[in-house]
Amino acid sequence: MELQKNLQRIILIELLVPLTLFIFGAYHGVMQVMYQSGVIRATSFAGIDYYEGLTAHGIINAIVLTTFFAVAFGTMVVSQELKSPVSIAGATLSLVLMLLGTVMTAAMIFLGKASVLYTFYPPLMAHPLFYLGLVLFIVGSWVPLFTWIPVYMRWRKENPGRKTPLGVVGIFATFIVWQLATLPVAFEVLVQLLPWSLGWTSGVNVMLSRTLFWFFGHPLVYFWLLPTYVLYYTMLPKLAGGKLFSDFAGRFTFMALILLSCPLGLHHQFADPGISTTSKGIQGVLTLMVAIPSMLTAFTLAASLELAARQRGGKGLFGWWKQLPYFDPEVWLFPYLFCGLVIFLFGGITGIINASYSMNNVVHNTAWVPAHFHLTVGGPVFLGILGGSLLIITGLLKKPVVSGTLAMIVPYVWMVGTFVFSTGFFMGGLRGEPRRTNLGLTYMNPASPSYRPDWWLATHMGMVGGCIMGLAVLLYFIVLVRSLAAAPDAALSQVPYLLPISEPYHDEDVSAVRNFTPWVIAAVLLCVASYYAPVRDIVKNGIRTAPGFRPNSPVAVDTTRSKS
Ligand code: HAS
Repeated sequence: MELQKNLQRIILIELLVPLTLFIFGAYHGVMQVMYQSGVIRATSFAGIDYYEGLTAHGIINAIVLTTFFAVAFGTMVVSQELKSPVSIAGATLSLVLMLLGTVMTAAMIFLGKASVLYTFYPPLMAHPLFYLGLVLFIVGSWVPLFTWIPVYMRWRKENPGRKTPLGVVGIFATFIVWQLATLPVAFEVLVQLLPWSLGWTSGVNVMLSRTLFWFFGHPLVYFWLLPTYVLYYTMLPKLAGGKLFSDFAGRFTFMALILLSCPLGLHHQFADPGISTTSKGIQGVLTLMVAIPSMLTAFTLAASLELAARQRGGKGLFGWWKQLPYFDPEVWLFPYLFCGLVIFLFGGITGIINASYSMNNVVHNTAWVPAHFHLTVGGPVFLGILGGSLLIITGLLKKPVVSGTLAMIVPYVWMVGTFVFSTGFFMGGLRGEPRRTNLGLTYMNPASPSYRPDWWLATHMGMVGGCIMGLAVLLYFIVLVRSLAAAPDAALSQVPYLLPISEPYHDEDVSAVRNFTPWVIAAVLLCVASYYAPVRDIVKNGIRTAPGFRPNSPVAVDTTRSKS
C-alpha cells in the first residue's frame, strides 16, 4: 500500500524542518567545545551568548529533532506495517502544533529570552512564550498515538489471532512511554513555570519542579532510544543479510521499557536535598533493572548479526565478524545502525556507573555526564535518526542516495568523533571539570586565578572530537542536499514498501507480551509506588519558593517589569 500523498508531505516536513534547524544545533555543539577548551575566551561569540547557544544546542538536538523523528518514523511504521491509511486531519493538527511550538521556543531562545538549557530548571526563568511553545510542541506530539489507536483496533479485528507486527509494538511502546512521561512535565510547565514567568506567582518550589522534570527526563531518554530499537530489531538483521534471532526478545524489550522507563528519574537527583536516601536507593535499584532490556538487546542483536554473517560464509568463533556489510555502499544504512551499537556499548556501561549511588557522587555535574550522553543519545539515537531520515526522505521522493559511499562514511566519522570527544570529557570529568560552564573565561584561561592547566589535554581532546563530529554532520548534509537535488529514479517507484523488515529466526508466541494493557497498568502502579514518598516529602517539607533568575545575573528577575 502506497502512503497517502498528503501524509507523505507531512512526513517530509516533519523530517526536513528539524534537520534544517539541526544545522544551528550542530553549530552550537562545535561552539561548546571551543568555549570548553578556551579557544573562545568570551561570554559570547557572533552575537550569541554561551548559555543561549547551549540552550539552542540542547533543545534543538535533544527535544525537537528527536520528537519530530519519532512522530514521522512512527507514522511510517504504523501505516506500512498495518497496511492502513492513518488520519490526515490528525497528522496535520500534530504538525501545526509542533511547528508552532518549535517556532515560539526557538524565537525565545535566539532572542536571548530563554537561556534556561534543555532542562529548563527553575530558578532559571524563561519568557512565558518559551514555556507556551513547549506546551504546544508536546501537545502536538500527543496527537499521533490517538490517531493510530483506531487504525490498530481495526487491524486487530480484521486479523484475529495474529501477532501485532514487532515494529508497531515498538512504536506504541515509544508513545505510551511518552504519554506517561509528559503528563508530569505538562503539570510542571502549566501549573508552576508559566504562571511564575507571567508574574502571577512570586516563586516556585524548585525541588518539586526538578522532581517533576526528572519524572519526565529519564523516560525521555527511552523515548529517544525506542525508535532506534525499532530500527535495530526490525531492520538491522535484514540489512546484515539475515533474520532477527528472537522475536520474543524484541517484544519483551519493548514491554519492559514501558514498565521501567518512568519510575526511576531520581537517579538524576541523587545529590538533591529534601528527598530521602531510601527513595533514592529504591530508584537506584530500578535504574539498574532498566539496563536489563538493553543487555537482552545486545545479546539478541549480536546473535542476529552472527546468524547473518554465517549465512554470508562467516566461520570460526570470532572470524564471522568479518563477513558483515560494513563497507558496502548498497547497504549504506547498515553502518548507521552498527556504529550506533558499538558506541552504545560504552554509553551503556557508563550509564551503569552513573546509576551506582556512590559512584554517582564522583561524576555528577561533571563533564563525565555529557560524555555519557553523547555515547547514548548522541550515538545510537542520533545515527538512527540520520540514517532513518535519509532512508525515508529519499524513499518518499523516489530519489537515489547520492552517494552511497559518502553516506556510508558518515557514521564512521561520527563514531571516531564521539569516541575522541567522550574520552576527553570522561577524563576531564574524573578530574572535576564541571559541565555547563564557560571554561574559557576561567579554568581554561591562564589569566584567571582558577586556571587548571591539568585540564588542558581533556578539554582539547573534547574539542578535537567535537570538530570531527562537526565534520560528520557536514558530510551528511552534502549527501542529503545532493540527494534532494537528484532527479527521481523510475526504478524506485516500483518499490512497494520503504522500510526493510526482517523476518524472525525464532518466532516464539508468548502470551505475556501480546497485550499492552497489563504492562501499562503495572507501569502506572510502579510510578505511584516509587514517587509517592518523594513527592509527599517535598510538598510536606514546605521548601521555600524561589524567584526567577537569568544565568548572567545574581539579581532576581522582576516579573512585573520583564515582559518587554
Ligand atoms: Fe543515561 C544521565 C544512567 C542509558 C541519556 N543519560 C544521562 C543524561 C542523558 C542520558 C541525556 O543513573 C544527562 C541528563 C542531564 O542533562 O543531566 N543511562 C543510565 C543507565 C542507562 C542509561 C543505567 N542514558 C541512557 C540512554 C540515553 C541516556 C539510552 C539516551 C538515549 N544516565 C544515567 C544516570 C544519569 C544519566 C544515573 C545521571 C548522571 C548524573 O549524575 O547527572 C542504561 O539504560 C544503559 C543500558 C545499556 C546497556 C548497553 C547495551 C548495549 C548494546 C549494544 C550492543 C552492541 C553490539 C555490537 C551487539 C547495558 C545494546 C557489538 C559489536 C562490537 C564489534 C563490539
